[in-house]
Amino acid sequence: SVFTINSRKYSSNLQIKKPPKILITGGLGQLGVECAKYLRGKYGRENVLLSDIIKPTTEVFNDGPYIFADILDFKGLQKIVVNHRVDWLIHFSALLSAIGEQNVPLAVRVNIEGMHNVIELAKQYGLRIFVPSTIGAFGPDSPRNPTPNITVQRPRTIYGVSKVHAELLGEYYYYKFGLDFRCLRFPGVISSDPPGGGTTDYAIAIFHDVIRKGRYECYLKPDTMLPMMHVRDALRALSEYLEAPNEMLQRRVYNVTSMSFTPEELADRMVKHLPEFQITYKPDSRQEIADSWPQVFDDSEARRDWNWKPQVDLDDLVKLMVKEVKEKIA
Ligand code: AKB
Repeated sequence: SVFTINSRKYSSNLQIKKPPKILITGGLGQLGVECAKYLRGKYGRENVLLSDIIKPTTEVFNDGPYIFADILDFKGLQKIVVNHRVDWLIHFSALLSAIGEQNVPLAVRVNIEGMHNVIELAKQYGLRIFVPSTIGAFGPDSPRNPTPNITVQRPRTIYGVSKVHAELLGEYYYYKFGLDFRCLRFPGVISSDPPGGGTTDYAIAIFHDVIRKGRYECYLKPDTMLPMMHVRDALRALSEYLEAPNEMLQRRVYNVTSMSFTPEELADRMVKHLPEFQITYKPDSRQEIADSWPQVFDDSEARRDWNWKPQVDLDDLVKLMVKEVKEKIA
């Protein structure tokens, strides 16, 4: 017989598959809250623990379990894993590309030391661990159009360096200790939640500014092409990849993407959905970062191995963002 719990099918011969208990670190960053909502829909409210060092809003707190977790405190993390019987760890804590350049020592602590803690934790307790990587893990020596899964990686930001470090460490723990490490390299992820110090954030800020003020000053040149993805696709990719049986995987780190566009192309598409607005361009230090990153991301290995396929195209993304940002602002 087949039966359903939280819209998930569990199969036959009385072997009831228990949903995993999931801990999300860096839960109040761009992806955490949405990710918790998504996974709670799949595995049950009580099975997804959101964590951060920040005091949550009432809304987040009422949404489901929320706890304090400092990724730099190894013992504290051990306590959480033991007390809550955690099976899977989703490690979102990180300083992004632009903000990392402004505080390198902090980025080293959070992105590198934090990674050391969670990977050792995952090894000790046999957890499946997901760590996001990024297009920022490539640099000016990498092929940019397209950027394949395996190629030169010489990033020039501390964020990129920390992500290459995480990818390599995870792969190493997989080969050496059999750790179930899984990593997706995301493009710029577009969500209505406010951006947090990234280089691709213009594609979020533009919606907020245009809807609020009717104008946007872009910090990248109009023809700067970068790979992007709506958060809906990003969370589906994460969840499908986390569930993929090990036998399907040929590697532990996969590129994923949905589309590539420039600020000018995005603004052109927005015109259809919004009253007239003004866009001006004033490139700053983030231009140099963007110029060293992939323009078109090759995710054919993810498509081949675990059937990754994006669903939200540029028109859908614009429609969704206009609706979601308007709701947020209202
Ligand atoms: C950033 O711009 O730093 C991030 C990323 C692409 O990883 N959004």
